[in-house]
Amino acid sequence: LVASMEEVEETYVMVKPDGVQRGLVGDIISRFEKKGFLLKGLKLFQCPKELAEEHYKELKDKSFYPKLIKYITSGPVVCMAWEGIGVVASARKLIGATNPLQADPGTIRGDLAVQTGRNVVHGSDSPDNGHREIAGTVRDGFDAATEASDGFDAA
Ligand code: FUP
Repeated sequence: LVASMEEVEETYVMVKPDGVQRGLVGDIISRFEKKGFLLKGLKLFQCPKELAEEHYKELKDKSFYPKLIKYITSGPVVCMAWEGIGVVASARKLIGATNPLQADPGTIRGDLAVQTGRNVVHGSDSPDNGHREIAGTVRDGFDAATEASDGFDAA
């Protein structure tokens, strides 16, 4: 194991509008729970266009970008913060390849999706992006002091 894999991390996982509409939220949460990660926050969220544009800003020159923004803002998403050792990379493995037809069976996209443009779920690609994405959604409105005392520790 590399040292970074042994660290307790947090990542952002988002069930996209197609996943919510298809009733896949429970299945997706269950996979992360059964793996052994800890659910630290969850919010049903209608993503504003400005936040979607910020979230996908690295893709803004791609031909599919307008459709991507329309898709992600087309209905409520379920935003989650998950905690655990090596959770950032592990969540990406549980989610599977971006193109669901190339995602391995057993992964969320491999089991539940066909199209890249309807690939059910998002997971952060780095701890820094995870913190930023969690701050903008699940913990939007929480200040640093609230965040520090959040969780399962006794008051
Ligand atoms: P991922 O990290 O697996 O979510 O993939 P990317 O960040 O590369 O892509 C973000 C989203 O852009 C994907 F979930 C779906 C969309 N996308 C397309 O619609 N077409 C493409 O060819 C690539 C990505």
